[in-house]
Amino acid sequence: MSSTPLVGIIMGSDSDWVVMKAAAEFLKEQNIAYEASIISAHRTPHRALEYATTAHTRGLKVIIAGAGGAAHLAGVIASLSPLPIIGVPVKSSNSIDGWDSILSILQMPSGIPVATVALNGAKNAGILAMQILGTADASLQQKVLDYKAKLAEEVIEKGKTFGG
Ligand code: RP5
Repeated sequence: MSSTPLVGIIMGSDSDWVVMKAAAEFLKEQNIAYEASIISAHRTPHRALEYATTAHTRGLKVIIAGAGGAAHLAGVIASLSPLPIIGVPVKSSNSIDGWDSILSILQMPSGIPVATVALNGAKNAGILAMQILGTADASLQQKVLDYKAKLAEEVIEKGKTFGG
């Protein structure tokens, strides 16, 4: 695994890690170097600005941003960074029912996209990060193909228990 992180995983609070660690675990399984940080758009806005404006200069290629409730982290980072931003809505303790987290990340204004995955969908964020990296790295793209083939095999194996 290259030691320079390619993926930045950021989250608004350490309480998000219980969800966000699924992205980290997936990237680790795939030997993709990542870094994880706690950055809050509300509690540490200057740190968020610093991260967003420098992440690409440090070699990061994709940012995964998770937050819950009034989840502005992914959008704020997207407003300043040239990198693709994947947003993970977290059903946090301050979220009413998850929809606040989803809509805060999903409903971005035209011009500032955030690729939003499902509520608590951090594993898919990790997979999407690998797919983005794979567009410029044939070995990573092969890993994406291998992963999809493995998923298909697993479904076929499970299907056998139903006789089909
Ligand atoms: C959000 O508020 C964080 O991303 C987290 O999902 C939520 C609750 O944070 P804590 O009060 O647990 O630190 O900004």
